[in-house]
Amino acid sequence: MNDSVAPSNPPRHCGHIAIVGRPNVGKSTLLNHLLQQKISITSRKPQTTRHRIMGINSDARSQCIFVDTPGLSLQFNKALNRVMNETALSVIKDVDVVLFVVERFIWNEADQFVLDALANAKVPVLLIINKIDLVQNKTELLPHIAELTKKRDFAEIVPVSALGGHNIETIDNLVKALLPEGPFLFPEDQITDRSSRFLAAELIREKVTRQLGDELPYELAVEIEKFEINKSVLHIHGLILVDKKGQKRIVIGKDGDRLKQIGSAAREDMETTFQSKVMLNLWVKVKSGWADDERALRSLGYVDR
Ligand SMILES: Nc1nc2c(ncn2[C@@H]2O[C@H](COP(=O)(O)OP(=O)(O)OP(=O)(O)O)[C@@H](O)[C@H]2O)c(=O)[nH]1
Ligand SMILES: [Mg+2]
Repeated sequence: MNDSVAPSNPPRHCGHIAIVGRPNVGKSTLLNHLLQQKISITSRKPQTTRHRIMGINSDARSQCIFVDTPGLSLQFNKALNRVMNETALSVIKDVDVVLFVVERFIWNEADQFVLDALANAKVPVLLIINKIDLVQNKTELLPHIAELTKKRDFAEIVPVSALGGHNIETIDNLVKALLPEGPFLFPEDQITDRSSRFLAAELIREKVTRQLGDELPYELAVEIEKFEINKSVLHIHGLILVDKKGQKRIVIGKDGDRLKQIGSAAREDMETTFQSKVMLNLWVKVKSGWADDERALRSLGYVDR
């Protein structure tokens, strides 16, 4: 008689992990490195991320649903800023783990604002000290870490370099150990909750943001007007919305050169993301005041409700 028992399936773990922090600390870079795939756009300009965006990492036992958020900002002057803060704050209420990202030795009032926003969070909060590749003498971090431990009972404090991929696995392992038991919420091969159209619009916004550097018209949005596959080529039409006529001239550049560069950089990224040949056409249009117009924000997808 065969008395062996069929192996029972080990329990699965699944949960949501918020990535929060002030603008520009490297939250989206961290998400992309945790996933080893580019899901969320990044730039050296603060307030690059404007939407909640999920990046999903599954293995046989666990599914981590990371939620990248707009940097929490102390500016409340525009409706867009308010909506971005509301988006980030609403994510904190609904997750199993929080990654609170800060950078190097910096602790300022914007970091304090994030800490205060986490005051009522009952879930484990990991403090991630990012950009340590820029710290020459790592032992100098120790007294800083000692100061940070006084601010809250953090589940862990982890120094990392998101850009250099240093210590990212440590975060991954810590997070997995904190996930609650439960079934997977997404198919194992799904990597984001966002549509290809959304990712295409974001890649265009990233290239405009990066190309324009400090002359960036902050009031800039992208709409995808066409997203069609035809004879195995993806045809994408993107509309770049700016606030003022002068900004339109800046984005287009002399003889259209800048718009061409934006287009070819965005197309290259799209071909990697969508694994397809891409034909990309871009236009620039002036739409004044959209960043302070609740209705325009809703139609551009900035308000989830
Ligand atoms: N040297 C260094 N730079 C980094 C690191 N991580 C991110 N950066 C850079 O910091 C800048 C901001 O990175 P993002 O990932 O866009 O920051 P964010 O926190 O998502 O910013 P917002 O979306 O604006 O809130 C970019 O120029 C990144 O390349 C790091 O580990 N080391
Ligand atoms: Mg970001």
